[in-house]
Order: sequence, then structure tokens, then C-alpha cells
Amino acid sequence: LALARTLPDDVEARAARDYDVRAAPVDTPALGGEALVAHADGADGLLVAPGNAVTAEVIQALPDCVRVIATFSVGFDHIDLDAARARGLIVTNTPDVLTDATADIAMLCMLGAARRAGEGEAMMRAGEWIGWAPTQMMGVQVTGKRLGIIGMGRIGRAVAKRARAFDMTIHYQDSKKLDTAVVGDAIYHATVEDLLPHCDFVSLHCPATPETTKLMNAERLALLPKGAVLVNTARGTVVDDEAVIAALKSGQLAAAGLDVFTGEPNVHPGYRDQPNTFLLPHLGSATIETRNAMGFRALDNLDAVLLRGEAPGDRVV
Ligand code: 8YV
Repeated sequence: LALARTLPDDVEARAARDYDVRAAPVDTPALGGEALVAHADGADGLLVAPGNAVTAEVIQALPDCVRVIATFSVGFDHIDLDAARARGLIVTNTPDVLTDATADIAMLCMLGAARRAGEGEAMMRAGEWIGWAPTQMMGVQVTGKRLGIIGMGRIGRAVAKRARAFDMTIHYQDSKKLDTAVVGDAIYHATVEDLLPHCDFVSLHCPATPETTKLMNAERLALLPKGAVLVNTARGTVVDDEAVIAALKSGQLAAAGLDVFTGEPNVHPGYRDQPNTFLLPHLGSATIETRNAMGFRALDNLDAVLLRGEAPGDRVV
């Protein structure tokens, strides 16, 4: 088993117990290209994560011994699924186990951006606080506002559950209207264009696909009420960075809470220059409990294929 990333200790220990493991030689930057292909030499399973670009070229060059690629993530936009399918490779992911941690981070981004927590924390660390003042760092109230969720899957619904505790009214857009048993009283909008005028906050929970690339562009951002707050814990490519930065500058967006970026680990400098952004380094699933669970889930999938000759539970190809 070739590990393309360094995983939590308990996960690596279980992998070492059950497999002849080749550990990741480097973690940052993540293995890709020829180095990733070479790393897979002699392995029948390859464990990757976002950051490992498993492109068509990589998949075509993989040695024939590789039968399964397990990603340590729910998202699989870093893997060329068509190329995997063409080579008869099995691809698995780790849904469910990271839903709560990611929804928690979405709430952190929402609160952090709206309540200017990043600015406040930076001021404290710099020793620049000269005292409480009635007009200091006034943010946007979260409680009681309207939240629009784009992509009402597992994570979107977990965000809705949390937002209800803040008395927020939930609006959502998805490819289809979901049963009230699943989404409760959340209000459905068939298109993003229909949804946006109803959002004081908008949180993105759709996968990165060609259809969702730059979904939040200048035209759609203009449909939001002025002073809305954008939250992105999905993928950086779902927003048009230039358009979001322009909206943050003009006040069309009061703030943005972002955990994901186009071309990670690069961050568009415009986000760093804006005071009204709350920026995190892709921490969505980064709790000890969740990262262990993701690793065990990835190993469960590998075990099914490689140790038991069964279909893995989380097969995406
Ligand atoms: C992680 C994620 O930060 O699951 C995903 O798709 O983006 C996050 O859980 C990352 O993937 C860890 O490998």
C-alpha cells in the first residue's frame, strides 16, 4: 500500500499492521506527477488526498499492479475519474465521517467573517487594542438572518441544522427539491439566481465540477442583497476570486469567510489585502476525531478490495 500523504498516527499504525506500507516521502508539497507514479511502483493500493493531483497522465502512467485509489476526502475533484474508469481502477472516498466537522467550520467562517473575529484577533496579538469603544469593530448580526445554502447534501443539511439554532431562516438550491422529512422547513429555489436575492448569508456546499466553476461570479454576486456574507468551505474554484474581491471592496459583500482557495496553497493576494475576510487554511475536516475516522474509512475501503475481494462501501468509480 502506497501512502501519498502522511496520515494521523493511529491510521498509519493500522495501515502498517495490515499492509506492507510505503510511507509518503514528502507531505508538503504533496506528491504529484512522475513522483506520484514512481511512489506507486509495486503497490496494489494508493491512498491519496486533495493536493495530490491524480491527473489523467498520472493514472495512465500508473503501474498495472495498482487496483484501487482511495482518497482521504469526500471530494474527488483532484482525481480524473474518466481516466480511472478507462483503466478499470476502483476509486473510493470518505463521505459521512467529516460532515459534522466541516459544518462546524462553515459556522466558524460565518461567525468569524460576520463578527470580524480575524481582525479582532490580529489586533489583540499585535498589542494594538487601546480599549473598548461603542463603535469598535461592529459586524453583521447572524442570529435571525436568512441563510442560503447552495448544495443541500450531507454537509449543507448539517449547516442548516446548526443555523437553525441561530434562528436563521434556511433557503436552499439543489438539483431537485428535497423531501421535508430531510430538509424540514428549508425553502427551495430551483436556481441559484432565484435563491440569491433571499440570502443575507450564502454558504457553498456543492462539489467542484465544470458546472460549478466560478458559480459565484460578478453577475450572481450582484443578485445578493447589499452587505451579504459569503461562506466557502467547498472548493475555491466555485467562486470567481476577482469578482468576490471586487464585491468585498464595494461593500456588495460585507465579508467573506473562506476555508478553501483556487490553486491551494496559493491564496489570491486580494483576499489577504481585504480586512473583511476571515481566512482559514483548509481546516474543514481537521479535528483529531474526524481525521482518524477519515483514515479508517479509507482503510475500510482498501481492505474491502485488497484483503477481502469485496466491493468497497464508498466506491465512486
Ligand atoms: C480535507 C476535504 O481538508 O474531504 C474533503 O474533500 O476537502 C477535506 O476533508 C482534506 O480533503 C483532507 O484530505
